[in-house]
Amino acid sequence: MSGKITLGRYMWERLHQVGVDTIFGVPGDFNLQFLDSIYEVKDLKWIGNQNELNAAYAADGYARIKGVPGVIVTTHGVGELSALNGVAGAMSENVKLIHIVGQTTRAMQEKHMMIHHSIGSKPDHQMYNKAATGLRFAAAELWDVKTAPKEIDRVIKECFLQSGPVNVYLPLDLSAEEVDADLLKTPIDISPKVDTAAEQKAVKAITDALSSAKHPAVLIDALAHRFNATSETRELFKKLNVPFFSTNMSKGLVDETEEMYIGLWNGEVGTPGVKEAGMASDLVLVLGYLPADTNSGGFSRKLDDSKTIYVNPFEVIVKGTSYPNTHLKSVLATLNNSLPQTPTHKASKPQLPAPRVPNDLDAKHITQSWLWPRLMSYIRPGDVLISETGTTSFGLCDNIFPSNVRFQGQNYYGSIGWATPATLGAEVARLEVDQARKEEEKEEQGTGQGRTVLVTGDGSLAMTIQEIGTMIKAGLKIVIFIVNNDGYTVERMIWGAKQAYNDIVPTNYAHLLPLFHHPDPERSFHKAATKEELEKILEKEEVKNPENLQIVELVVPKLDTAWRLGGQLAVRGEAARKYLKEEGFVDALGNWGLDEGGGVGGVKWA
Ligand SMILES: Cc1ncc(C[n+]2csc(CCOP(=O)(O)OP(=O)(O)O)c2C)c(N)n1
Ligand SMILES: [Mg+2]
Repeated sequence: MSGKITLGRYMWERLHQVGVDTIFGVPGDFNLQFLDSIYEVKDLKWIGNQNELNAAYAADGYARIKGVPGVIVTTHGVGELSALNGVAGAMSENVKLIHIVGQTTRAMQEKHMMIHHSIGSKPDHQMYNKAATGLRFAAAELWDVKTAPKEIDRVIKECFLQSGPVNVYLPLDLSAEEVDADLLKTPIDISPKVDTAAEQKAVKAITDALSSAKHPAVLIDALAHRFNATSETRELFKKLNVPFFSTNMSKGLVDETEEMYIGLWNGEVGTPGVKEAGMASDLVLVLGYLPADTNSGGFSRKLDDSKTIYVNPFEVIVKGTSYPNTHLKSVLATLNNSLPQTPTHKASKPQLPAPRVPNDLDAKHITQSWLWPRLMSYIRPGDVLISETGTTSFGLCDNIFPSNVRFQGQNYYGSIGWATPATLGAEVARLEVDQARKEEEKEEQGTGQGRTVLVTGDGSLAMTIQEIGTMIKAGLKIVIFIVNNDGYTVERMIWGAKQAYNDIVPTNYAHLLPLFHHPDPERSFHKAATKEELEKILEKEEVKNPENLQIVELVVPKLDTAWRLGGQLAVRGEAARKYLKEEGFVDALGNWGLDEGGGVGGVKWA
């Protein structure tokens, strides 16, 4: 391509060059014209969302599965502000997101005109931009066509480097001005500048510590995924013959069916023996740590700094000594290269105590103690699995996943409603990733045949339920499980078990599919209140290998819960335990599974 192109077109071409194939958003009169240029870019698609918050969540889900930025477009004021909560979630959880705001023209801004969506009689059109400071790593505030292409390139690069949101503010009139198409011939360099000397030092410190440790272990966490180091983490898993643990937010990152995957190390709240096995290590290598309360058993996972190595996004800390100016992905790649082909550690898998047996095993209705393991046997290799904040996020983690399950939840920021639009974005990304892999003919075992499965709560779903319409319109074959437990159970567990503020609007989900013109609503809506009913549904061909979007409503008692959630609350102390008991929450393991751990003596090393 040579000659002149509009700045709008330039921006889309640049995004497409770095791997973005779908743009999400909502049109408005300050972005319409440059939305046209999306269709000029070969293979770049537009998916319109039902509102801007959903668009931001969808872009977030897309980015998590594809490893490239999710991109949204909004309009001046009303649109950009509506997206902000979703953008903040991406900031909180280091998700790559590019928010393009179509702004009023430069003349309108200079004259402080009372253009619609503005505030006051002499409006500052940049006030929303100012409100968003702190919720992004960089912003291109475009004004001059001469510098605009460089500015766009700069923030795209920054989005990759920092792994988080950036903004492009594009005045409508500027988007139509022309730039040299030859600029597209030089690709944006999105790779980090690696300080090799700093990295060598850090890697040497890691390998020295590893070789002098007798029983090292690895704890993987979410930022390894966010900084695109999943394949390096998997390679390390193969190269080190030592126990590997995950957190709630890093479940599925390595193959959990492998011998040396031990489990979810979540402090005091865990499967018997897992914490003990972790604590028995004399060195823990932690990758991409994100120790939020919801990702650390309420801060109960105690790591001793003198026995810990942290590989953080831009720093390595070895037993308290800092090695700055490093990059997580690059450190892991170099570490892998410097490790011997044959693992030096000969650790064998610790034998954990026998699994606990829930006391409501014989119930006929769907219980949470039965539901989560049962759902997991529906999940298969290659699936994308999205969980929502609530009892769901605690329940779904409580299983060993099949290999190659791409699992995501917004555990740290925890904005309910995230999961439904994020699933839309995740499915779009999954299809793109799997298609590209097929074309490259390097299909990994188990992927390429997956599905995208959402598990959400009735309260969370209500927040962003319209996005199911977008999924149906786009013909996506997503499977949605809705836990209908009559309201905000997780909130009831914290306070106000029986208060009306924890109730929600009773909803007849059978109407959802016809409402959004689903092509086959009767065969695609399923409802179960008993285990037997759910068993039958899970065996249906249309649920196993969907041809259309499927909804499975699960009726679960209001006071039933995932024990991991109960455990995380109960670990706070006697008052919390008393409350949960008096209000009658189902405690299927007794004392929320807290005192049945194996104890250090309970774990046997073969
Ligand atoms: C945007 C937003 N508003 C409010 C909350 C507080 N909140 C956290 S979980 C929750 C209830 C979730 O209910 P549901 O999805 O039904 O899950 P359940 O625990 O019942 O399984 C609420 C209101 C939040 N996290 N995010
Ligand atoms: Mg609920």
